[in-house]
Amino acid sequence: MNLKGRFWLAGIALMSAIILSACGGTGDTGSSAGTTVNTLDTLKFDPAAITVASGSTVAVKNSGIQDHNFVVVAAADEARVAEEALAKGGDATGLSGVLAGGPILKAGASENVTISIPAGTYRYICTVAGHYQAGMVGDLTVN
Ligand SMILES: [Cu+2]
Repeated sequence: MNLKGRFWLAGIALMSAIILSACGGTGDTGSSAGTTVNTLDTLKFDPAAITVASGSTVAVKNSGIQDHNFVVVAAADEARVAEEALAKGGDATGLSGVLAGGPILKAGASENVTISIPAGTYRYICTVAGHYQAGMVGDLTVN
């Protein structure tokens, strides 16, 4: 191949890389449509941070074999909500400060949680006993 041909090919490769990176690829957590959060037995949420539009729905799936839940709270309320849920076997449904979510999800169960709260930054926590305390938390941005 002559030198001109090599430059041409290098140019195509560079353009392809730019176009692919502009599209964001896979693993995008910024989408407001089709956001899914998995709860894991490693006591983590996957992903550990999401951004959604107010009024949109998050699909929460328990991908572990333990119970988990997905509870949206203000950061200022998270420790208290986690504490109060312990007295209810981990269920956070109906507790003061719970902005969305709450019910316990059994292994393999899913729920759709509608995020009807004003734009801002929040937390999502798992209030099953020991999980929040082990760091099962995520960051939610509503825009
Ligand atoms: Cu959990």
